[in-house]
Amino acid sequence: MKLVNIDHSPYAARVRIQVRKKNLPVEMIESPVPRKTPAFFQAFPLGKIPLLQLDGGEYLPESIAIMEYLEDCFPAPALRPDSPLQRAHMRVLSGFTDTHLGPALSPLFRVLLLADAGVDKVAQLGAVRAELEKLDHWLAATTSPAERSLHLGDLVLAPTFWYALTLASLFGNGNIHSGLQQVQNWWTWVNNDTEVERAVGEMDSAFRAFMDTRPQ
Ligand SMILES: N[C@@H](CCC(=O)N[C@@H](CS)C(=O)NCC(=O)O)C(=O)O
Repeated sequence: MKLVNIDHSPYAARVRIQVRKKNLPVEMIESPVPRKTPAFFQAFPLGKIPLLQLDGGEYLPESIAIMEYLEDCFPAPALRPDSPLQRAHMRVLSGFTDTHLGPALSPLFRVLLLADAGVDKVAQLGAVRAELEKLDHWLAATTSPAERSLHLGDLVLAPTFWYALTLASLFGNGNIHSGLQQVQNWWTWVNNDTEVERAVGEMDSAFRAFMDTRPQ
């Protein structure tokens, strides 16, 4: 199998972490078709990366679908808890990432890509902070990370969380998770994982390269 990867993508990073933690036979490749072209959309209907190329040649899109597929094909070592409730909690973290934190961050990405994106950065940082406060409450109500194993929900959240810290810092708030004890504990805990740390390092380098080359 092959993973069509971009190092700066938080969606690709979550899959990279999983692949390496499970030591799966998945090669990281660049897109076989230039991105953002009609040919890319023709080949890959959803038009996004990551994509998992299966051994039969089919491409599977959507990072969470890819991760669940890999867990189904390669159950050990398990990155999904056995208990239905803990598994639901795992899915809450992924859902939070893609329906709460990600949407609060995306206007800030637009500011980086378009000089005049019409985004109120202060209000948007407030929206990111509000999501992190919700996360803090959620983490306080669920099993402490110290008492459970790392799961797919952590792998999904960690790269997007890194972007929350990085973009907030870029736009003037160097400590957007200040005072959020549960969130801080979780972030320290998740970074103890070698593969999380490695993927975050890759995103950091790729994001810096993007910032150095983007049109001003
Ligand atoms: N819901 C998708 C989102 C993937 C996504 O938005 N990927 C971005 C990169 S971060 C992308 O491919 N954008 C188009 C492009 O860069 O050509 C997933 O979870 O895989």
